[in-house]
Amino acid sequence: MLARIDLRGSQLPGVRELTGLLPRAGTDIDSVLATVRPICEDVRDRGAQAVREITARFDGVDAEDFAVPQAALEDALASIDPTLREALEESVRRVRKVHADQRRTDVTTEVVPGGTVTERWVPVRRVGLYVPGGLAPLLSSVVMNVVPAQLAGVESIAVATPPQRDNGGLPDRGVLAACALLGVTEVYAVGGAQAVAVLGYGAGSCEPVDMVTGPGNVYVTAAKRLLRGLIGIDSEAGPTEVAILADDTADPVHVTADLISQAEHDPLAGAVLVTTSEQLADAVVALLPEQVAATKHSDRITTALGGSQSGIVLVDDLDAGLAVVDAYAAEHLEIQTRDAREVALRVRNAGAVFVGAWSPVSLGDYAAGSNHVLPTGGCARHSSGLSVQTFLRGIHLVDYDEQALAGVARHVDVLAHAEDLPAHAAAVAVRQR
Ligand code: HSO
Ligand code: ZN
Repeated sequence: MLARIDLRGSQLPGVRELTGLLPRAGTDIDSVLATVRPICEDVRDRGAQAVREITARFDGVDAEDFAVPQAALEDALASIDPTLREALEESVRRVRKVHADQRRTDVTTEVVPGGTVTERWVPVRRVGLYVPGGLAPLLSSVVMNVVPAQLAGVESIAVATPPQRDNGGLPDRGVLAACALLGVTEVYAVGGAQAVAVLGYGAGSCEPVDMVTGPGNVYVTAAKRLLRGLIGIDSEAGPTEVAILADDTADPVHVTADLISQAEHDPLAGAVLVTTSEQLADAVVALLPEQVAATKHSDRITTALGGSQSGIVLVDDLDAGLAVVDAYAAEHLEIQTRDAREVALRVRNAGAVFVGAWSPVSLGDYAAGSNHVLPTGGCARHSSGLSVQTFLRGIHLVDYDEQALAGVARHVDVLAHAEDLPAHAAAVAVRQR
């Protein structure tokens, strides 16, 4: 487990070479597009009947209607363990607190007297949230998607999540309870690519949405790619990953536990330790077998940590370590070093940064208040995690009076002629008489 890459002793390679050297999972979305396209087209063309057949085929559930009845939502909430309800409520409170501060206010800029541009932040009207079933039904993902959408002012939210054979064809009870707790009343028991198609095209009682967000497997992601344009999407999420930048002050037990915790998600999950301390690396490698064996999902963890997407990178100093983690651009980056906060502030590329010994990724997954839907696969170089902003569009309101237009007319004229677009010039000139 955890192959070693030793970058010590010579000059660090440039970003391009470095990126090539670092471990990373490659998910091939293109290869499943051919499978996913007919599924999406079938849902588009035949609606609810296609959904019924596809769900019977893939999920082994045959239901006349894939809309989850209100009673099932209420029942799920009423019957969840009180400690789970309390934990969910605390998570919601913290996520709301952080995300409420993200709300932008409209800004009006007076460009010249009589000429203003206002940026209005307007919520997307209707959003579909995908919540995976699969290896672990992520009820926390309901919170991470719904709370920012609600705070943005999205007026209509639909959730799609796979039916479970062992729950009478209804989705996971925890997921249903989380929906009910957040006041989401529109839930569909449909998973995979077909769920994205239901949300995007509309089918049965589900009206089409404007945007689909939420994590999913490679089929869900491929469907998001296919429907992108017709609908907005948050991102094309790949397998989860964690990088830990650590020096000799890091506790190897913590570091090992944190690498294992993200590897728990998926045999394809990536876990990368970047460290200046060979001793720490040795200690982590020594601890792994026992800590992995002691945990429930040791099989997928062993696969993830043994895969080419995981490893240990040894570096000479923290500057080199920062260059490595910036090149990697992790979804989650932990800083377990001296002066961790100061080091964290020097990071350029990461979905979220977890500072110091007491801020493990698991905290952020559930109850820090931060969002856990984050850019994977190096997309942290150019994208952010899910936020209130994801669900808002900035609409410019251009408002000039006659004099303000006159004041800039000759410049518009020159620019329009420079582009050989005289009708553009004329639309201003015609007003100057
Ligand atoms: N670590 C995952 C989110 C999650 N973990 C949900 C547990 N539940 C991706 O950020
Ligand atoms: Zn997680």
